[in-house]
Amino acid sequence: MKKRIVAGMLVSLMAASMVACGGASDTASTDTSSDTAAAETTEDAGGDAAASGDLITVGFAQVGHESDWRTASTNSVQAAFSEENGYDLQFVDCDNDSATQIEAVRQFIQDDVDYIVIDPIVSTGWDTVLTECEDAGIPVIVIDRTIDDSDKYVSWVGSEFMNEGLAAGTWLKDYAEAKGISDLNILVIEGSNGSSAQIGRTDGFKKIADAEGWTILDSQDGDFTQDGGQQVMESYCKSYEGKFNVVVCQNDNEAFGAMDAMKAAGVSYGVDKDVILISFDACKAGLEYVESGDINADFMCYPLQGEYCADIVQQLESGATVAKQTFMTEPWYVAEDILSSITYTNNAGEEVTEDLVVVTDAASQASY
Ligand code: GYE
Repeated sequence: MKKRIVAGMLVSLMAASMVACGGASDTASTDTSSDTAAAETTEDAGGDAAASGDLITVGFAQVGHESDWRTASTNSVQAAFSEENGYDLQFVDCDNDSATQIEAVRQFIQDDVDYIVIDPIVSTGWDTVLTECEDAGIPVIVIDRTIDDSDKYVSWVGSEFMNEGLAAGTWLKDYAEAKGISDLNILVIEGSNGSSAQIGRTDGFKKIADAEGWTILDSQDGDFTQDGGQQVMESYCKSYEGKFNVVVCQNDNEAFGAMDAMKAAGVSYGVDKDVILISFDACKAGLEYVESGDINADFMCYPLQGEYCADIVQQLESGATVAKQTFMTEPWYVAEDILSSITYTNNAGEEVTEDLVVVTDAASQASY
């Protein structure tokens, strides 16, 4: 199928949509404050609108394969854009390399795909290649991480990473108070540097840490991998021996590596141990560790965005308007029944009160 959004037909639209989502998070909210693309379509010469059975071609430039979250994301996009559903998906695993990712997008342009989906490894450096997509008349949908230096994409679906960091910081504040711990000395293992997930989680958590006067002893890049988390934690255990009582890992896989490193160094972690361990993602294995009390709190990031993305393509195909932003709704998981909720000012400036979910077997098994 060779349908095209007419290049340059970007107009201001106001439609909002609410999409349902399977799994642990069952709603998503949309923000339509920005421009969205009009789904005015034309046929390319040689195209055949009537040819039912034609597949819609989609190029997906995925970040890589660094984590459980990423595997779930890939599976979700591949399932949503299956041939059975009417798509021909070109999938590129960019192996966490930005140059490879830009190259993949240029190849999709060369191949003249109908739609391009990007999960941007880093949040900047996009305007040139997105302009090339626009010039070629190929709509771009961004999922998960954000692009922060260009708005030349039709729609974005993903998480509010800053809120994840703010929630983690707020939970730690309330938890430490409930446990009577007044002195917090924190080590952070960050996600891949320059990704919006790393930036948002770092900034959100730091905002609370600064306001509370906590000491962040160190904050290093663990690249969202188990190996990365282990290596950073091994070096932390040597450099900060006996000096830390909180470890924040910006995803579950890093936490798995950090646990191995702490175990080897004789440092205990989890409920009522030497170290309070905080993580993000809340994948199945992560929640199992919350359930067993090895991770104290895990802030979910919802990866099953494929259906949202396919929904956007279908809306564009049918000439409907699409929301510029769709946010996943994500629960916060904890090991103990001490606090029932947290209240904080989110990234939109609203004071919100959100429930804390004590992990049960059912919750961990229901996760991705
Ligand atoms: O937290 C991590 C993955 O971009 C939100 O990337 C995603 C992050 C996720 O590798 O596990």
